[in-house]
Amino acid sequence: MIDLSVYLITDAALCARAGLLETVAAALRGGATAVQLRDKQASDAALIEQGKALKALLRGTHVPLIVNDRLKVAVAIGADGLHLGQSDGDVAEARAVLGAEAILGLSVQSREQLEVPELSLVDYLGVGPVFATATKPDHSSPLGFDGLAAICAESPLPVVAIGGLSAEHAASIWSAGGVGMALVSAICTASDPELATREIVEACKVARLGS
Ligand code: TZP
Ligand code: MG
Repeated sequence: MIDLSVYLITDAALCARAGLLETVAAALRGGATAVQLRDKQASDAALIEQGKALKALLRGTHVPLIVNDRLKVAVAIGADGLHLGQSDGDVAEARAVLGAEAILGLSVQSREQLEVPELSLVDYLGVGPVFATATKPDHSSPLGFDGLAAICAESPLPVVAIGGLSAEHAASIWSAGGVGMALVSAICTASDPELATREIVEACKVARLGS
């Protein structure tokens, strides 16, 4: 079973302080369990270059590299998986191209979105935003922990919570039924991304034990 408990999502602009690669390296030292390469602005070519460097960094670890949105980029990098939003691409095509072993994630913002047949092709759901966040300016209405719990209760798949999260939210996420937290700014903008990740990892361990 893949461990998505502390799921770093990269944002090159927010990683500007240490740089993308060094931020991910620090998060790995801190114990991040999964990494998603996400950049809405970059060209495919630029993203492939970054992705290949990240793939090299992750070699020898058990931490998967998941690409946001772009199937072609995931294939070119030899990524471990792809994460799709509701209108980012075709889940069936992604599964067909990437194969049965790939990790396929889907963003879900409502219970209604659980009622689609393609869900059987997906490995996990990214559910949020739990809180409003400046990292994704076009996000839908925040769910809060109650909204998150309502989706977790009906989800046939493991749920990773996202949106405005930090270490202090771990207990509430696990109580709501989540199996992980996806974070951008809490790690990318931290003055010490390794320490920030370690604090999140510790909080998740405690939350897991208590859930
Ligand atoms: N999808 C829903 S909220 C979000 C994404 C990609 C951004 C989360 O970023 P942060 O900085 O952890 O709030
Ligand atoms: Mg997307």
